[in-house]
Amino acid sequence: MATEQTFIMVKPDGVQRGLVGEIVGRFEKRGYQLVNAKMVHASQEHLEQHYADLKGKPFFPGLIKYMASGPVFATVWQGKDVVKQGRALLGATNPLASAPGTIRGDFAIDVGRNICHGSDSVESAKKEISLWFGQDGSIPYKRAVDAWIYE
Ligand code: IDP
Ligand code: MG
Repeated sequence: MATEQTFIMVKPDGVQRGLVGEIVGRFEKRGYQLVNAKMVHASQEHLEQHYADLKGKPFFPGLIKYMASGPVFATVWQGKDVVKQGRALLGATNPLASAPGTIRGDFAIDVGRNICHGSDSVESAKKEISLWFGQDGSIPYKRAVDAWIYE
């Protein structure tokens, strides 16, 4: 069975709006396995590292301020094709372009308040899991239900 992992984070607005359970629930219900989670009020430096690829974008300072404005809920999910499917569950970056049924399409309007983050590739997922969780990126455990999710 595939052991691909992704980093999914409920941003400060998602935490404030009481959407942690909703977002976690969607990944759980799809069949993905939660292998790590924690609440963090991240520093600006940590967030600048997380978003290093976007340094230089006009919205970068505002993005860092938004992400540092309160705690986030950081999670690691495991399962077949979870990076790509995780992005599909979140919806488009701009919620106005996100289909209804996606998390952003159901719960957000502005791109600068789009309530969740998901890794965009297997490579970024590895980097992000290591940045947020260090060496012990995941807590492996067997799930009996996997026999009912995977063929
Ligand atoms: P992603 O979160 O869908 O991967 P990225 O392009 O990696 O999108 O951008 C990271 C985050 O930066 C977005 O989720 C959003 O919160 C914010 N962002 C992206 N583009 C804009 C913009 O044009 N204005 C304000 N914020 C933006
Ligand atoms: Mg991104």
